[in-house]
Amino acid sequence: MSTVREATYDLLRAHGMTTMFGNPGSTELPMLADFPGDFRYVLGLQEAVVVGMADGFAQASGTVGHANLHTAPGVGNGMGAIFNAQANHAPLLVTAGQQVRAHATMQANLTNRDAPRMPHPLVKWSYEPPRAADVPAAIGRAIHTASLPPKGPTFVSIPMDDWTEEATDDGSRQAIARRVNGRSAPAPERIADLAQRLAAASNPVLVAGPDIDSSGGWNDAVALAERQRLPVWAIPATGGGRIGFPEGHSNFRGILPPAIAALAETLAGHDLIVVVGASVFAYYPYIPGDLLPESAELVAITSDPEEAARAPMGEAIVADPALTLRALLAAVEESGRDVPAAREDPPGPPETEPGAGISGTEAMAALAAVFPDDGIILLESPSSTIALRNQLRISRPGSYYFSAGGGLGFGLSAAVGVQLAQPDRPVICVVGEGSAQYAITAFWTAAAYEVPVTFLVLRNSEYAILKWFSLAEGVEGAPGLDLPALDVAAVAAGYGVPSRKVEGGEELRTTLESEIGSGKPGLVEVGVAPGMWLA
Ligand SMILES: Cc1ncc(C[n+]2csc(CCOP(=O)(O)OP(=O)(O)O)c2C)c(N)n1
Repeated sequence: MSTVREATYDLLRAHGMTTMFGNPGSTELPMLADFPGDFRYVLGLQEAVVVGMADGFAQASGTVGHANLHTAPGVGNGMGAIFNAQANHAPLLVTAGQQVRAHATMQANLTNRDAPRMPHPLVKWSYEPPRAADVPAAIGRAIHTASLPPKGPTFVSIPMDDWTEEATDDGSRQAIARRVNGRSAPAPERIADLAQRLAAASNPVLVAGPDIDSSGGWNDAVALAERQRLPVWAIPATGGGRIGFPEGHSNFRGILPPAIAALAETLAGHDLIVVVGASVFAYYPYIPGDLLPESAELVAITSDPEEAARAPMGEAIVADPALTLRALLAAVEESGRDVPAAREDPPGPPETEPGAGISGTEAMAALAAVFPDDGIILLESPSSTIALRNQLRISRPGSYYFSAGGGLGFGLSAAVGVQLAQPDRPVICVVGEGSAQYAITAFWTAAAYEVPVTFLVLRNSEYAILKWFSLAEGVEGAPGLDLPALDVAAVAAGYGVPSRKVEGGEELRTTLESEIGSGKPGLVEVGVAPGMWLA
């Protein structure tokens, strides 16, 4: 007979979930008692950071990430990051402590009085087990649910007196032994139909989304594009947490704009649009127009039934993106169409006012010059998002993570989680000085656990993207868009991350060169001129 705690650690172990990100309180201590030696606890100083680290870790490790939070206020602090994890399709188990069962009805201090309702609608499943003995099975169910498509966060609230109770022998043994696999293959007649339509199309195009990478379909997407001579676009930069196609590949055309009218105009002339591993589409800002170019057909391949159902146009096949690409590849011949024209190089960096700082484009060009082949980018620098994608041309799988949900705070925290999952690859986190504030305590975890992320902070003393949105929305006179005298380098140093300030592209390049791959956390802050950088 084992205790609920022993059975739960056996369960987590059986799923390879031996890293726990957390911020503990009194209600979580009974779970952490006699913490097993083969587990690693990574302390985050605020729950948004805890969840963001677990999200990055889950995506980069291929396991279900685990974030352990402190009852109601801890879950509350983590909600924005749980929203991001849902948008990222990050498989995540979120657990939180709860008052002793005997204390709950009288609502003693720290009782989370409606724990399962709290993280709705951001989780796939939310639960508080009715009996202590059910805790291992409930956590098992949460792990399976998180890992089934669409992958995402689940939540279990656990009363603090449950951990020392006895686990029912057979129930927990069965829970620990269970395995669930959610990868589904497409129906053969759908593949035959799509293969035939691809062959017959005069100008088909592939639109690559994040779940190509997460499903392991990277090489299949490349092979399909090459065999069928497909030009390839990436989904809009703000709508996808990963890259689905090598951006230095000669078939790659660029990144689709995010508004309805502009997106359809960019695809004008194509008669068949095949979207793989993405929502169709995460539009923003609202610029109405036709959803598709004239007489174009669209077929989306997604493992997420909701993505399939909510798309405003086109057809959808609900199946694993990698398996579907593989099936399609086996069903199509080498096409006789012309090889797509190579993409033009982006224009050189624009001039900036003397003394104003370099352009975001120049900063990204400096990074591109020293970016290692096996480097991984975490990106949260809104006004330089497009500049980074244009200058770096990321071309290996698992090399780019971004918050598909758009909630700031993902970048710094997920960088720590990704680096812990991929200790042999250099992680570079490119972050705006405004964005850094939403997860600022992630610097402490990087320093305390010697997580060797290189943080590149772009300091432009404003919320540049919001000034750009003001113009787009015709808004004048909005307050709160300037950030004077925000010294991220000094703050990061206070948390223990060695930090340097540089000016100019050349000093940035040489500093990054010595920092990246140094094996230690470090921060480089560079002055960037105000504005949006689209080249
Ligand atoms: C949690 C959260 N709060 C607020 C916002 C709105 N927001 C989007 S971009 C942005 C400014 C980011 O500033 P900075 O990192 O300095 O980047 P810049 O726009 O200057 O490139 C803000 C506040 C958000 N996306 N997420």
